[in-house]
Amino acid sequence: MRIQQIHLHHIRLPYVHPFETSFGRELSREAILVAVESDDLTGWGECVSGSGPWYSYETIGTAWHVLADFLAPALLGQEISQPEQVAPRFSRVRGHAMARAALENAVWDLLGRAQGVSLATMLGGARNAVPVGVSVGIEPTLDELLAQVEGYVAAGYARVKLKIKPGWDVQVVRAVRERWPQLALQVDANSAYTLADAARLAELDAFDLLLIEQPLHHDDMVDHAVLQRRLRTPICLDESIHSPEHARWALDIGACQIINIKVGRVGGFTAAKAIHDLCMARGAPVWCGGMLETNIGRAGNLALAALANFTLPGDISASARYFHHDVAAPDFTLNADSTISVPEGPGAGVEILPERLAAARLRHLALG
Ligand code: NPQ
Ligand code: MG
Repeated sequence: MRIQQIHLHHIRLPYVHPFETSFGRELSREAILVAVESDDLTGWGECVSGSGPWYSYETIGTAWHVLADFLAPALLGQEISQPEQVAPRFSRVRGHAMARAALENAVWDLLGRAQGVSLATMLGGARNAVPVGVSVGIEPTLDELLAQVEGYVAAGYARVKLKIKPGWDVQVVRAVRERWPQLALQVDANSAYTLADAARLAELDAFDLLLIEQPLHHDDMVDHAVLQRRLRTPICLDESIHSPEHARWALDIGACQIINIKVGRVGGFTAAKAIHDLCMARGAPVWCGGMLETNIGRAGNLALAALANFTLPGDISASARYFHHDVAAPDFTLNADSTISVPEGPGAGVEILPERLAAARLRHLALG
């Protein structure tokens, strides 16, 4: 298929509930949706960079620049018949994984639609529903946090992830664990600690957590390897893993036992699948992280999480957890067993809603 046109749509959707992490509180999600056109078919991808460089150095602004000025030109006019042909065309671009992923993923969707095959099938999915959980942000008070968790448990989520930071950690985890002794529970620090906090982090060993995610520096592996030797709870890396090579390095030095795979953070489905395969061969579990995506990104996450070694519940919640009016349909709902069904339609299996897209849009660029 010849890639004839590429569109960038910068959108903003208000959250159902504010989301606070160790790096700040946000009321809405900005994102770039990428549309790739060939003849009368369109494939969609979502860029998960944030409005500011907090989780990652990538932002809406840097991704827009890299997509418009480097990545789209490398793809426009090219003949593509396999999704794996995309990543090599971007190999001159260092970093900017979220920008690369958005465009590569749009091509996966386009090819899936053209061939009438679902993204999960293209990737080699092994199940038609995936276990999921919910990521609960930092709240102004412990009572408000407990009320949030209560709502999600009542909605049927069997696994909860709590965001932690210094001053919002052991006492919060203890309170949640005491109230829900059976709940599958894990924590994410988004790099808010240093090795000097090792004793504090070791106190979390008392609460039977599935894992502790990215406690230390966002680019670190060395200190995480030291910390892992002092903890019983498995460390899971998120921010530090940008490629299959990073995953191999981390496992080689014992920096983590588990990896959170985010398609955007690693540069697309091709790299995400490679990390999955590597971890499977090494006996390390993986799970699918979340970036508060629209239904476009969420559909892709569900397809990825259908692969065999995604043995831990993903941060892939029902659509209703995020936005009142998503830009794509159908909405995803939680099944009674805390799973979400993997879309079966061609490509990612969701359709853009043009009126919703127009209502959410801040900026549009057509290339090619
Ligand atoms: C994490 N996600 O696992 C991330 C953090 C995160 C669901 O906990 C805009 C940009 C919004 C970056 C929301 C979850 C974000 C963001 C969350 C990163 O670390
Ligand atoms: Mg994380």
